[in-house]
Amino acid sequence: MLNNLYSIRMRGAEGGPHEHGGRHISGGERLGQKEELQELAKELLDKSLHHSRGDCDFIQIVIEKLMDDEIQRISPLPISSEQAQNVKEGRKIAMSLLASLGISDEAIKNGIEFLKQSTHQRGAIIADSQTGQRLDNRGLKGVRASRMDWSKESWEKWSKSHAPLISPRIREAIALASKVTASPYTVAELCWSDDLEYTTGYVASSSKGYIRIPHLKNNGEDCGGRIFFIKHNISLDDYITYMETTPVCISYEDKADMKGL
Ligand code: WAQ
Ligand code: MG
Repeated sequence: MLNNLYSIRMRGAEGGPHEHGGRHISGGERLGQKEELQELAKELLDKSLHHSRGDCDFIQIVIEKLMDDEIQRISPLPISSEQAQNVKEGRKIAMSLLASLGISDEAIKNGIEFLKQSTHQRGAIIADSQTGQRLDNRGLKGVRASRMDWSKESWEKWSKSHAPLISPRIREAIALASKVTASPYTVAELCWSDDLEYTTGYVASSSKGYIRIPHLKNNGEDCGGRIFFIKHNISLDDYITYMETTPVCISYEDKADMKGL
C-alpha cells in the first residue's frame, strides 16, 4: 500500500533564492505515490504563489523517491485546545505549558523573544531546553523537518472524526509536530506562524500532545517560527539528520474502526 512513496518539498522566496538573501515566503513538505505527484506539485505551487507574506520570485520543488524500508510510521499527536482572549494570556499559557514539560525559564524566555523578532526564518531553531542556548548554526535557514506527511487513508479517517479542525495548515502542523516529538531527544516544540493573519500556535510534546493556543501574536504581524527544545548534551548532528532526512508517514487508526464499529 505504501510502496513507491516519493517526498516532494517546496521552498519559495521573494527577492531571489534564500541563499542569495531572498526573503522566505513559503515552504511545504508532502509524501505521495508517483501518480499523485502532479497534484501535489500543483498544491505546493499554489501555496507558494498565493501567499499573504509576499510574491515569490524564486520557487524550488524537489522530488525524491524513498526507499520503502527507511520509512517510519508513527501516530499523529492527540490534539487539544486552550482558551485565551489576547496575546498576553496566550503567551502565558504557552510559557506555563513549556515550564510544566521541564523547560527552564531562561530557555522559555529566549524562545519567545526569538519568535517575536523572527520574520525571515525558513526552518526551526534548535534550543537547549536547560540553558536556552541556540544550538544549530544555520542562521536564517534553520533546520527544516522534512519528508513527513499523513498517509492518504489516515488523513481521510482523521478528518472524519475532527471535522472542525480540517485545513491544510493544521494537517501540515500535526504531521510536523508528530515527527518532531517522536524523537526521544525533543522535549517540546513551540510554534506560531509567520503568516500575517494566522495567530493561533501550539506547544507540542510526546507526553501532552499537540496543544493549540489562540493569540500567540497580534493579527497583522509577520513574526513567527518554530523552536525545537531538546535535551541537554545530545548528538546535534544525529538530531538534525533525523529531522531533515528520515521519512515519516503519519498513520491513524480511528478507535471506532478498531472496535469494529
Ligand atoms: N521545519 C522546520 N521549521 C519549519 C517548517 C519545517 N518543515 N515549516 C515551517 N517552519 C518554520 C519556519 O520558520 C516558518 O517560517 C515558520 O515555522 C512558520 O511556518 O491552528 O502555519 O507554515 O493548529 O507559517 C500552527 C497552528 C500554524 C495550526 C503554523 O506555520 C493550528 C504555521 P508556517
Ligand atoms: Mg508561514
